[in-house]
Amino acid sequence: MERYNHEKVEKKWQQIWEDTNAFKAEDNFDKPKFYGLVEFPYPSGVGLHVGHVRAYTSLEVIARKRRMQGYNVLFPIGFDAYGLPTENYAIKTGQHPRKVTDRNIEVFTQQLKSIGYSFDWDRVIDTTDPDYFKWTQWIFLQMYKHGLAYKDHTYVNFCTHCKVVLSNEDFRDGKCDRCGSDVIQMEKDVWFLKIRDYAEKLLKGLDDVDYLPRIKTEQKNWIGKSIGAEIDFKIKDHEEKLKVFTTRADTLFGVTFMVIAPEHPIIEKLSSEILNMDEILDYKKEAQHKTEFERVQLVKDKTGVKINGITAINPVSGKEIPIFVADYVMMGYGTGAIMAVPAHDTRDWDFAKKFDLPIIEVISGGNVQEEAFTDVSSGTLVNSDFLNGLEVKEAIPTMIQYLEEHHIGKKTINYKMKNWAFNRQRYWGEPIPIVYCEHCGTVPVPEKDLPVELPKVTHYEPTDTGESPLADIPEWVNTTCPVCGGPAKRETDTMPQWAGSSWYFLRYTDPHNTEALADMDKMKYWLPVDWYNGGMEHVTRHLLYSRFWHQFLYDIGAVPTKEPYKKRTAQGLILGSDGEKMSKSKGNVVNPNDIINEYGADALRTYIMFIGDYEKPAPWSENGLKGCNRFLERVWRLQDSVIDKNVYSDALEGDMHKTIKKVSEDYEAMKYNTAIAALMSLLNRFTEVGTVTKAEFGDFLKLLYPVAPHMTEELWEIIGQPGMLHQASWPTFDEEKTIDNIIEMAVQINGKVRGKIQIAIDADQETAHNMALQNDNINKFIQNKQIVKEIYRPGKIYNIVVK
Ligand code: ANZ
Ligand code: ZN
Repeated sequence: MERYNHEKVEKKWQQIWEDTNAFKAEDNFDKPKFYGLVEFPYPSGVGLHVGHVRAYTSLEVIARKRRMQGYNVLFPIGFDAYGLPTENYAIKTGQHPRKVTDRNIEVFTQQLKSIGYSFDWDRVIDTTDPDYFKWTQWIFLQMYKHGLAYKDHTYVNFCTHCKVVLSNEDFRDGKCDRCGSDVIQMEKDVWFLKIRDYAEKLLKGLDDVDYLPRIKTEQKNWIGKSIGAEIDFKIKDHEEKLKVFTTRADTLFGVTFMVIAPEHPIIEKLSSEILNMDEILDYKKEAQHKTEFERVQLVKDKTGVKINGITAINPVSGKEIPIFVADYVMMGYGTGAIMAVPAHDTRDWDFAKKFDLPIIEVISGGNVQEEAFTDVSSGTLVNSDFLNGLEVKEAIPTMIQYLEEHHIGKKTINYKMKNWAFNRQRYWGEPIPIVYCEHCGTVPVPEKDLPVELPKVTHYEPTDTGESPLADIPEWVNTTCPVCGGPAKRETDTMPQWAGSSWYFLRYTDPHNTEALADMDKMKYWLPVDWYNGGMEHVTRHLLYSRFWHQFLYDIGAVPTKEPYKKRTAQGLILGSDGEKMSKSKGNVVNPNDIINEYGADALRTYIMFIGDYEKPAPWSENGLKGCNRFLERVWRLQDSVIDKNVYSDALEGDMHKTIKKVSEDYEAMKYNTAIAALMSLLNRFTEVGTVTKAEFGDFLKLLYPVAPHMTEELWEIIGQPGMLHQASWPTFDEEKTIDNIIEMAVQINGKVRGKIQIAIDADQETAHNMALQNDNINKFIQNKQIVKEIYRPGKIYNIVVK
């Protein structure tokens, strides 16, 4: 037996798989299909990460198993290649982003191939390829034509370092996701997509899909549906009204002041009445330097300015109340104005204490001078006229009905999710296919003129003004209007990074199509994606964006299914050996290349799948890796113990059926670690028994193959099994043979248990009878008696009646 040479064997099989097109997805519509999708990587300069390996190997195992089960499998990969890191790197090194991207894609491709993934390499897509982004632009145009894309003058999140406008999804805790710098609010004209129009559909669609419960929850929270009311407050001695959104219409009698966001347009409108405009504008300026997180988080110390010169009227009590400007109210949610109920809202309570405003209790049960009483499940309405005595849940609809009858307000649904700021002020992205004409205004680029490509330039540094670098290239900006032929200017903002990934799974079904984003018949066959696996960090933005695009495309008849993904799962992070998140600065990063060089791809794959519960974070362990490597070496050495028999031996039959069942089921449940543990146990049984038949070892190889395909293919060949392993069929098991055959059975004499016998579950009555007689305890109740009746239920009970 030759020593296992992972380098040689892995190269050999990767070459064979490639030469024979082993993993090509056929457009053979008669075969049952399986579409497994993994999140395509961003081809960064640092190359593949072990996190990618965990994310990809899981569905790789399923894809390889499905092929053996007779499915036509689509398991594709591609590159999500537009984005800031590439552009920043290009700027730093003076190389063109195209060149940087091509090189990075090459490195990633080589790495993915060296791991032996069974991707269909004929279907690779690159979101920066004009043949691809032509359709990204086409989808944008359809949205524009259907009124779902619009440009608006608004406040946007601007990263002070990247100098780009960020969508709300691009930063957390007031810091830019990319660079960690502060994010400020800036006024700008930008493109939006109306994802809010799809909020209800995005929520409803969750009922029809099989996503992990925590993924559904995250999406629901992100959409943030909230049912309440909009209520109009009159401004005293004015036509102008102030509209608020509240989830607590029941507390209306407890309103003692109002608060508007610093950006609220009423300030401008009533500027001639307002006596302290300077103070208010100063406050507004200050608020712009704060991030949304800083503004809304529950800091006790609330800031604000009272508006002098105008007051509001409580629409039910008729009381006159002051109006404040404060930054804890956001312009982007509800109406940008609130009715403050300090007795029952903590933020309002903090504000009232600071500005010495009255606190009126309207729900009994707390001590509202001490703290806000926010419990809605106990207490009844007080100080509230016609609501007095009601519980909160009755008082809300009662008040809303009153408001509607008196035309003061109406029931309203609000969503936390904002419309999608669909733009970047950078070079390396899809140009938005719009031109501006002096005569015709905003004009979409005709579909026949797509794609709108980026100009081939050498300067793409961002500008200080927040404009895209494209704005500095007049040859590109100046164009002619497609409608009137007059002079026009191109939109210079590009699409955000999330654009290309919002429909890539559609393109895989037909990646070379020049007539449509994909052929309808091919989509009808392949869609929906049967199983999508990826990171938890993508279950809000990417997963919602792509569902939104897909639902829209379905509505215009461009795709055949309502939902894009039937099932969605997520992997846990791989941590450094110190239990910390892997990062360059901590020096705890494991490079897959090093592992492949030293131990081979099969060892890496086996270890990554064995590392722990798939959904949980797991620290990297060199010893764990070595253990998996030893396991594979033992499998290799077993080839010498194989005897040329094509049946299971009596000694191992039960073990075989049990392991086939366990491994088959565990792979499906993403319990890769316990599946591999079961294979390790079976290997131990083989060693105990000493010899193993070809049938046993062959089926063992089949079970291990999805995880460690190279070594198992080689062993399959060595022991002389027919064909290649990847063409073999998945082993089946006999349910009966997976159950332990011998059980302990109670024997009753005249209804009383007199003893127990060890008996095969399918033994016949005669066997049971003889065994009972051999048992002294039982026998003594039968001796010298006459047996009048026997009731025997195999596997359950044996009952003897004597007299
Ligand atoms: C009166 C009230 C009384 C409220 C009370 C709460 C408790 P959710 O559930 O998240 O939708 N609100 C409305 N618009 C706001 C904005 N733009 N910025 C900050 N706060 C805003 O929250 C809705 C509640 O948040 C609304 O109901 C409003 O305060 C506040 F005992 O109105 B409530
Ligand atoms: Zn024109």
